[in-house]
Amino acid sequence: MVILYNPPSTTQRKPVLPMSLLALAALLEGDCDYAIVDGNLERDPVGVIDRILGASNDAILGVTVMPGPQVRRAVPDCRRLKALHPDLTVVWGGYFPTQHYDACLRADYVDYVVLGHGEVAFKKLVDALRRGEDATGLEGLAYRDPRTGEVRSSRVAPMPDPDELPVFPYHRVDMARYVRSTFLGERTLAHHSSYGCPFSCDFCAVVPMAGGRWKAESAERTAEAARRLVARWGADAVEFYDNNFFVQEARTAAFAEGVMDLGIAWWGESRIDTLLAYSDRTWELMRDSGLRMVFMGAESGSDETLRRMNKGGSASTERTLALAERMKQYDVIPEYSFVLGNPPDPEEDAEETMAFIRQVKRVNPATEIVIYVYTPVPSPGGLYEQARAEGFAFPETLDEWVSADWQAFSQRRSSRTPWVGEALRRRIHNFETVINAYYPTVTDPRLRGWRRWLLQAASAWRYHLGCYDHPWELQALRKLLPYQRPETTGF
Ligand code: B12
Repeated sequence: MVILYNPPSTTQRKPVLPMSLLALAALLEGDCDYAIVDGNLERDPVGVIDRILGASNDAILGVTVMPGPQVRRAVPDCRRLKALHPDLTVVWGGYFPTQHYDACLRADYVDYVVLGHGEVAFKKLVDALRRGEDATGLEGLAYRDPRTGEVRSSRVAPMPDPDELPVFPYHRVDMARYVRSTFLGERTLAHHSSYGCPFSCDFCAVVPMAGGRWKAESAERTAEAARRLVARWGADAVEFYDNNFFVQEARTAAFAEGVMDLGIAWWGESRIDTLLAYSDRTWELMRDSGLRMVFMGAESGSDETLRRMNKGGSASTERTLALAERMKQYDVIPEYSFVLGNPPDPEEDAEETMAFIRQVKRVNPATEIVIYVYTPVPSPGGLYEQARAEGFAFPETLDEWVSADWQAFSQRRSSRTPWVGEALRRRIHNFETVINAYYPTVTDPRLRGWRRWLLQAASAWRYHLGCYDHPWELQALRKLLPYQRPETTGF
């Protein structure tokens, strides 16, 4: 028996389709007895898993773990399940364990970590365990050496080709519960059409997962997936959670043509230089097929910082502005994320980027702005090495990872990098408070009408005078009018 578990995440008002588990399940379907337990849908997921396990003594629990809230729940839940079922084999996978497998395997309630896009590796592990074979030679696996107790790992699992993977076994989850109302539509569902990203930006968690590779489903298969969501569950909007949906222009154009008649709205993530190079024809196809917004890492208002981040391609501040302008013509909203407070002069860097964000807003006021402070990911790049040289270190145990301080770090609410001091953090946060009020996000459907008006009226003087300090009245207003910002939702 295999149980696939998605520990609860607290960042969304409505649960998001657990595609990591569906990807694993697709390879188990028809081959072994398995169940999916989504902690976002259960009041007591441990109780549910305990009941499914019953008296079974050779079960495998596959747990998907993202940084932040999911780690906080995965730790006590797995500890408890292992205490109740000492023979249970606990396997962790996903973004967090791939980056921090050594900390995970120091806990005796985690037996294996699958590294990277792990559906094929997981299937091989399950097969080996069911046959009672030694699994430690498998690719994409980290484990404790049974003799010495030392943590050992192979390389990240080879990335599967999404076109060769079976379609998700949607019938194994209650799809109706994942239909969400978003700014895109009343019935939004999600799909993931590609793995990885061909770039190796220094701050990005996708790099340790994918190592600069990108593999995608064909346009036809992706359009078919959207059709399925519309036909079976009445979707009127699709969010593509791919790290980089738009890598190949021909694929994007063919997909847009393939869903033209569906009347859906859609959203995805891209790079600025990629979209700027798209032809007018592809832009028209994207607009006409319902593309509403694209999330992109603009990262910085400084060309020097962009170079240092190893952004690659032809990223530049000029292109950031040019794309904002171009998207205005097509009525597609750019959602730009920025990373503020980079070395060697974090204050100067933050000021330059704040001024640049204002420039972007002048070019295209509809641009959504998402602000982060740099939080290191374990990558071979210069920024991480620099952070380490200045004393930054990740926790060595899961108990440390679940502390309030590291939880805040995981959700990018505190950077812990030595070069971002409290005063700078506050300055960035105050700027964010003012700009978020003056330009209320359109991504939360609750923020309409008088609510928008009130936020704008209260913040106008601050925005125009560039007076960001102590925005207490805006913070109070934020408490009175709760709404969700894109940076807290995980995209
Ligand atoms: C959807 C999503 C969410 C959903 C959660 C979905 C769920 N599981 O319930 C929500 C919106 C809740 C969310 C929240 C957050 N998220 Co999020 N999220 C994503 C997103 C966009 C897509 C994930 C997805 O469905 N992928 C499709 C599936 C098929 O791929 P996958 O999840 O990677 O799974 C594969 C492998 O990871 C692995 N695998 C995964 N689980 C398991 C388990 C086992 C046992 C095995 C063997 C293998 C395995 O194999 C799978 C198949 O190949 C990713 C970016 C991305 N494109 O992946 C960010 C991403 C994972 N999120 C991220 C972040 C930061 C967050 C937040 C912390 C944000 C915040 N500020 O609060 C929160 C908190 C996490 C939480 N759970 O509460 C970051 C992680 C960065 C990092 N340093 O690791 C990412 C990479 C976005 C980014 N580019 O920065 N998120």
